[in-house]
Amino acid sequence: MVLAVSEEVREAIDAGRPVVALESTIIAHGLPRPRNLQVALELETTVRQEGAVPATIAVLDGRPHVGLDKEQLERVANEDGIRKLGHRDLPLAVASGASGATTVSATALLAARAGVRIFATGGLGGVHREWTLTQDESADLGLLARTRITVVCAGVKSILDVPATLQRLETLGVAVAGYGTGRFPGFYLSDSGHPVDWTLETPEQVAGVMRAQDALGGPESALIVANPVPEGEQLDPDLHARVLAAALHACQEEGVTGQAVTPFLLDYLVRHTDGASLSANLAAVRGNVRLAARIAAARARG
Ligand code: PSU
Ligand code: MN
Repeated sequence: MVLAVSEEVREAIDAGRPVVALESTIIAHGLPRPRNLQVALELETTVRQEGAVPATIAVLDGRPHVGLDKEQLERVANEDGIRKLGHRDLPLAVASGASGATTVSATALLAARAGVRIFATGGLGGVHREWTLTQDESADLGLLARTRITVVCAGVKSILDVPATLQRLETLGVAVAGYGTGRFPGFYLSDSGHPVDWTLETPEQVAGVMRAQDALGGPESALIVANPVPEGEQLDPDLHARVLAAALHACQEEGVTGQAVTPFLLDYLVRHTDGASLSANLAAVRGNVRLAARIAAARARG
């Protein structure tokens, strides 16, 4: 098989034990070195502490891996020239023997192929501001409309056009629920300023929705569990508004386009908030990973 599933992950899947998929773009392109490797290891530890098995996903030398050992994680974190792979890039990377970190779209696809149903990340990609000019919409959305997976995230990245992204998710038929909130989270911020139609309060309730998805059949779409960063750990909303405006301006001035846009904006925010955006991003990811592990455990209990 083209997919290399680690022994630990394979055994857990076969035995019906909880497994949580983790993406690698956040490690390779979303967080600065050397914090990125520490965070990658810490997130795996968090999953284990909650009684689940972590399955970090990346492509190494043309082979998609579900479950990485420490050496492989180090490559993702530190290797120069490691690519950013969306799902459309996977066949090209496999055939050419390339190495790359997987975005939400590629991670969700590979996780689902391996039989992993739950996945944690920071914030999803979505519809970019200025969409009418650039047509820049993350491939995350289209893939989630066609993949049966539960994604725990802090909403979509606040660098995006959040209401347009919510509208796209509605059009694409992707289920969205706030976790413990009726507000859609704003990645660095606890509240994006937009409501959600549904609220789930416990991991058991999330597992119940997943069972209902399977029982109903229909299009194999995802479930987005939007879990806000705790208010005390969010980025100061005024600072966020100010620096984001400058970041978007710089992105345009420097002519950054395509796959480079999201890493550029995230990096700009880290550098111009004195690391405060990094702390908020990490707080969000940590909370999402913990919740994903609890959902996986609730689902395994039935
Ligand atoms: N969440 C984070 N940091 C990130 C990402 C998510 O906290 O860097 C990544 C995800 O891999 C997501 C990608 O799929 O950003 C979106 O990139 P684009 O907008 O180019 O599709
Ligand atoms: Mn894009």
